[in-house]
Amino acid sequence: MPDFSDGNGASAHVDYGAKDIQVLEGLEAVRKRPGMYIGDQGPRGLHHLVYEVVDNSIDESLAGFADRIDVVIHLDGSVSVQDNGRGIPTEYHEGGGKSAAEVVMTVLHAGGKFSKGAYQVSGGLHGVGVSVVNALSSWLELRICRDGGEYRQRYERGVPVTELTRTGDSSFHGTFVQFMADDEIFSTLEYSSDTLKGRLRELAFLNPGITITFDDRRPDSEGNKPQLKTYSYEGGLRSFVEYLNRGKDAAFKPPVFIQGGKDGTTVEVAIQYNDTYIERIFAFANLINTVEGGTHVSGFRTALTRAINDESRKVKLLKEKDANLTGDDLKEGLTAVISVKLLEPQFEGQTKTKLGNGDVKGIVDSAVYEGLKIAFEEQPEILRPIVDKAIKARQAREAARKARDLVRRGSAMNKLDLPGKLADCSNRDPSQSELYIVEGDSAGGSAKQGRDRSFQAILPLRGKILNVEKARLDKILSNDVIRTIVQALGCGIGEDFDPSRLRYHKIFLMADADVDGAHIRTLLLTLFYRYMPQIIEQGHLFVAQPPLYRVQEGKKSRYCYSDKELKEVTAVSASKNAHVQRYKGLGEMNPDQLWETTMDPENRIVLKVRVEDAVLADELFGILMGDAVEPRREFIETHAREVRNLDI
Ligand code: 0RA
Repeated sequence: MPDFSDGNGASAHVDYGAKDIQVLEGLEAVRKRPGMYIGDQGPRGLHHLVYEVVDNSIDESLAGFADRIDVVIHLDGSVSVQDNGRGIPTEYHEGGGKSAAEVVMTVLHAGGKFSKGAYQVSGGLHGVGVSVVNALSSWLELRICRDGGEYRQRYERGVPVTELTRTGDSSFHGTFVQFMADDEIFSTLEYSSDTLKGRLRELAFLNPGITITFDDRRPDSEGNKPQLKTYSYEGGLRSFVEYLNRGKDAAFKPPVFIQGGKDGTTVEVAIQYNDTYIERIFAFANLINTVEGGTHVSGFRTALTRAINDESRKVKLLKEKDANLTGDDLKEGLTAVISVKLLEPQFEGQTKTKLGNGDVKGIVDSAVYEGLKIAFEEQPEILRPIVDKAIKARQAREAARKARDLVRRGSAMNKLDLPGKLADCSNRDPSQSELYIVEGDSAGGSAKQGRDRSFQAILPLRGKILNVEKARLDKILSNDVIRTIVQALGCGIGEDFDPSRLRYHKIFLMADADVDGAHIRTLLLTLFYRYMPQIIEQGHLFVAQPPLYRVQEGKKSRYCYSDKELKEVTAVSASKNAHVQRYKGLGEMNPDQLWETTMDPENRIVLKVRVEDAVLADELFGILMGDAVEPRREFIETHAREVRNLDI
């Protein structure tokens, strides 16, 4: 692939006239309120810049003109994205004196005006237009190969500092965008290789035939240069499901693949059952991960249940006397990826990741029903393992129902039914109530004394928390600790989970800052992620951050929350007289200190738990809590020295 090699950039100067004022005002609006366009100014927003540029190249590939995208993180911290599409049009507008490319790069949402192709990756936080990336970059270098020439233009904070200039001949076609995120806008310019790799891999699965490369040129902590990654999957969604099920026993191979659609909506689905108890459905609409589900997921569920029941009756795997298998019976061990593409997606929900288009339900339903019917005719052997598994799941669920009834009876809003260890708050309004789930009785005791009982409830935990990654719901519910948590939350679990009954809208996990504490926290996070994901999606779950040190100098004392902070603090204070106390556990803090540092809404530092990327999170929990030892060891070795944030 020809390169857009570095040469002398174009240097002609740009004059401004009245017509440009509007553009400058538009870009200024983006710089004033970046959150409105890219979500936030933290790591999440930073990564969105890359996704936005990549999405433009993906659009070009969906339109049938590009099959390769190269993403590079450069040593200076800038990122480049290059594709072999048509190249952004370079011709000058009649009378306007501005090139089409400059319009695309400087006018909000201008990309769409050129109507590139039928489907655009747009909606949610994506699709804001590459001009937003330009506005939020301290500099951006654009190179276009098209019509036998190579063209370049440079921008600073969204403003062109050169004209679009032809810099040479080229037989190549495509677009190259290199940008340096603006440190005046973003709190961090540090890209996460894992996060970017996750999304790029996902895009490659969703677009078979495309090749995406990722070259992170920054040296890692050992000074080694990570190798170039290439993502290209001829098998598409089938490969995606195989990837999700790697290391697990599949009930049949390869995954069933279904393709269909109607009225400009296309549907693709891949399905495989594995030997776990967990259901994993990853659904995408126009390549956007719809973590809150939507009409495509409902259509899929209805069709799966109906097709399996119909076929099982036909071949007498289900007898007349047998009850139909329910959607819940069929969840255990199901891994599926659903990808729909539609012309005008409507994204709803808390995080705008729920597909709302009503007609999509029926379209997915018929495609999946028809597709499964054909699959069962062609490979009759895949049905039995599914039905056997579902029948076992049903029996286990009946046992679980009995266990859950105990919990459910206890989860009423009646005070008498709340777990005995819970020190509840007096406020009854969930939106103003907080629950601290605290490891250990002694820390629980401090928290009870230190809290503001008007709105803060404390649930001390003692005993072993079951690893929900490895057990069925009936077993999970026989675990005392989990039952206590479910009762206190009040919203049920499994089939009768109902987030509207949640008794606290802020839930804090508070555990020691040591290895055991981390283990307990991971077990609790796994419970929420696998069985009450809506609590995370709706932003109710937090991790409390108790300080690691207290530095006392004379009468003044200060808390430090990391080793780095301790270093900074002891460097400035005449450190000889400073006394440093290290907190080995929460229990070492007295109630006042615990309130002051960790529970007082005015002072506390908390991390909101978010699922940054559903596939990565699934992978992470599988690695941390699953059976395979080797990937866990590798993960811990790779990440031990990093300070992990809680974007799971
Ligand atoms: C506007 C119109 C056309 C293509 C593009 C924009 C375009 C934008 C980007 C951004 C990154 N890669 C891109 N590739 C293309 C249509 C071009 C035509 O009709 O020839």
